[in-house]
Amino acid sequence: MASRPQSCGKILVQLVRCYSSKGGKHYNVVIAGGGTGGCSVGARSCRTFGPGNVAIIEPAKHHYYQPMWTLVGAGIKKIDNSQRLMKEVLPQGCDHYVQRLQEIDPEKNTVILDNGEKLTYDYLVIGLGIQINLNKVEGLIEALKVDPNVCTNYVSDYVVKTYPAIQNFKGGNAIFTFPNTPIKCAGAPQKIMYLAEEYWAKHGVRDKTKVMYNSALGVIFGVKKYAERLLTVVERKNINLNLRESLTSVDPLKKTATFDLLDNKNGEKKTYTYDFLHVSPPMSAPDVLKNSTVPIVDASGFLDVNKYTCQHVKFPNIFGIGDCTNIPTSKTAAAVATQNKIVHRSMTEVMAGKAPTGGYEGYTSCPLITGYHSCILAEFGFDGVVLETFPIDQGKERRTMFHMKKDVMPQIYWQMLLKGYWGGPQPYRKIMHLGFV
Ligand code: FAD
Ligand code: UQ1
Repeated sequence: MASRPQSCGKILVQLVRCYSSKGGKHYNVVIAGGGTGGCSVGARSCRTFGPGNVAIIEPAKHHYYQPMWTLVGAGIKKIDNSQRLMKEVLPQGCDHYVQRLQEIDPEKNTVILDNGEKLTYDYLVIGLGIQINLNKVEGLIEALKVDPNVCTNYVSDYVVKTYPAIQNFKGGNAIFTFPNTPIKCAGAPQKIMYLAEEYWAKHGVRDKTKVMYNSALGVIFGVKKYAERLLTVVERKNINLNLRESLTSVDPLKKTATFDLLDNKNGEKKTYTYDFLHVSPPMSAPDVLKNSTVPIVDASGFLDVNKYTCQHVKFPNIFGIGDCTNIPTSKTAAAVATQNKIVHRSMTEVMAGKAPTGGYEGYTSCPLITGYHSCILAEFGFDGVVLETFPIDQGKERRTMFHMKKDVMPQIYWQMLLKGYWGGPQPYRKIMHLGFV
């Protein structure tokens, strides 16, 4: 039988492989990931280095403003408000590869994409985010698929389940979890709890409800000032705080959630029945970084960068931004806001043959929503040092901060941060030249 002519697609892939085996296309700057970090550094890079010199590798069709998902879960915003087509937010003038990054070879300044294509770079910026590992909790994927009472604000497909689950809740055990791994926005697991609690109080089911916050951590929040204020919220709302409990399995048929008791030396577990379950799933560094043939991560699996400059500790032409790095601060878009300015400055300094100035203090922020009209604006840096922007007590629950989170932040995100025009807020102490920051 005569062999069939090859399809155009196959020929194209072969051509690409042939081209790539000779080294592929070369860029001044390659950016891995088109999320908050990739877009913001990408926009700055395109402006500085010009069209055609910057490539972004990003497979997703949509870019999400993830900080809005807490509000989506509470019925305050719609998922569509948080979503844009990726091609609309990536900087104009950059080459967009709609592929997954498969492998980084930092010794050959080369990246390999899912389709086998290779790109070479002078400088590489890695902004791959943090990986959500739903499979690390037995039964969770099934439960999210089949049980309308199980939800998570951490995944675009499931955040839309949260508000209907809150609305349909008729009382019983409502459990909110925090996993035993690093996560992004460490406040998000409890923000949705405060919102749901207020909803249930307003709709007459609170009296029939036991609200539980089951967290693998030993504290409610990592910064003392805000932890103290949050404990008063927990007390006021009569929430049961179960610390050092880590979710290991969910059974949607029996409606049970089982937790490891982390301080129990005999490895004991505790099982609760649930009527509502909001899961903040285990997370990790992306596999593509952890599995890199040439090691580029630290023992925790996250990209090993200098915390002041965002420059890789071993490969000076590689920079890291955001959730995929081992920078010891809370993983947020607010942190990326300051980091994108630092990455761009470090990179241009290295290009000019200088040592990076650095200066990142670990700035990060978590608007801790405590209800439908209240928010504590936590802002801090390395070692939990408080770095507040406004000359007021930000530990207080305020309506103004709620509106900043709901109405102002999305504008700053879409119009400024993603376009590379937002390097984070300037604390009033700096603006007022008070000289202590
Ligand atoms: P991301 O924005 O997640 O981007 C990573 C990108 O890499 C993605 O586009 C992904 O598709 C891409 N990618 C992954 N793997 C590959 C691969 N192999 N090849 C190519 N591309 C790849 N932050 C705040 O500041 N304030 C808040 O109030 C807040 N609330 C939050 C609430 C929730 C529910 C969630 C989920 C997050 C919240 N955040 C908040 C955190 C914030 O969204 C993240 O910290 C921020 O988006 C991190 O940016 P990033 O660029 O590191 O990662
Ligand atoms: C911020 O810069 C930022 O990035 C756009 C966020 O992400 C959504 C935030 O949540 C916060 C609080 C900040 C910090 C900004 C100000 C004005 C305090």
